[in-house]
Amino acid sequence: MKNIAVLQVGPLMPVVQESITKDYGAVRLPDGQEERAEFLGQHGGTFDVAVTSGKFGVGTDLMRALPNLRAVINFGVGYDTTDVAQAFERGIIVSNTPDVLNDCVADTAVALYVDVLRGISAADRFVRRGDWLSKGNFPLATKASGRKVGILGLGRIGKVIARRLEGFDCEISYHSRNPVAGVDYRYAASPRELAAGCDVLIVAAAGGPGSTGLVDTGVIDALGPRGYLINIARGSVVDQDALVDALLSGKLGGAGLDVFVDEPKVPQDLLELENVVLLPHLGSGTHETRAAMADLTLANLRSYSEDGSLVTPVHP
Ligand code: 8YV
Repeated sequence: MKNIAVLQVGPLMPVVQESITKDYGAVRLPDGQEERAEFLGQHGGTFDVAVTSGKFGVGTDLMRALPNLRAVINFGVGYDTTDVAQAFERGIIVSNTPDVLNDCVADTAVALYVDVLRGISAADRFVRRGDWLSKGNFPLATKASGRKVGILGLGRIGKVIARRLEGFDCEISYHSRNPVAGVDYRYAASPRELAAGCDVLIVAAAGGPGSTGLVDTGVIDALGPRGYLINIARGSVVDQDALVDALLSGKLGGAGLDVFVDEPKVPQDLLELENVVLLPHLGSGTHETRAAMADLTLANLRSYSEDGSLVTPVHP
């Protein structure tokens, strides 16, 4: 077992935090800017491993302030907050927690899908307000089964979403950087082509520099006033201002969003809209899945400390 010096970046699940503190003597990076700068000036060269989560990550400046960093262990499948380009250039290895959260994130996508099309959350508010008594029936909604669904990013999570929606008799098409082997779904050459050919566009693409603003005004316009957008990936994949404008002007039929550009801030305009379902980034948020993510995070750290390898490394 190697002697490793572990830096904790951002809060972590108690079970992870306790283990890295007790078993590896991890030190928490201070939150305040000044304390952080002073801490890094004094101790930045000490750490060879950083344990963090998708919410915080090891960004460009922090990574530069850790000259002897060798590994970043990330709690979460998404690692867009970590500067992987710098990491790979410097030979720093990075792990994430893939697969263990596919079910729960896909379940969340399907929940948003049904909710937005059928108006479930809006109908719940209708009952609670007493409108059923005073106004009569809830307005008719849109059928969820049998729709054309486009999946942007047919990776691990995208594939599970597609499989779930096959059970709803949906016709699935997708766009990824390249056609995916072993699937029968129709491949669209661009996000715009995908949006033009579907009723509901589900964003399941990884965040990061390669996907920022992929869903732009053109894609949203192609989806159109009877179209719906679901995002369980990262807020950055969608041009959020364009999305808000389209929802306000009726150019888009509705949206189901678990992720936003500047979480936990949600654009004020969205709070007023009945055709939008808003969730607080809870895709993987179940006891079972978070426990599995914690286990995998700790397994990566253990493996690194034993032989310098990672169980689930991110590939450049
Ligand atoms: C977590 C996520 O909420 O795995 C991811 O990429 O977005 C979520 O599962 C997040 O990573 C926890 O910080």
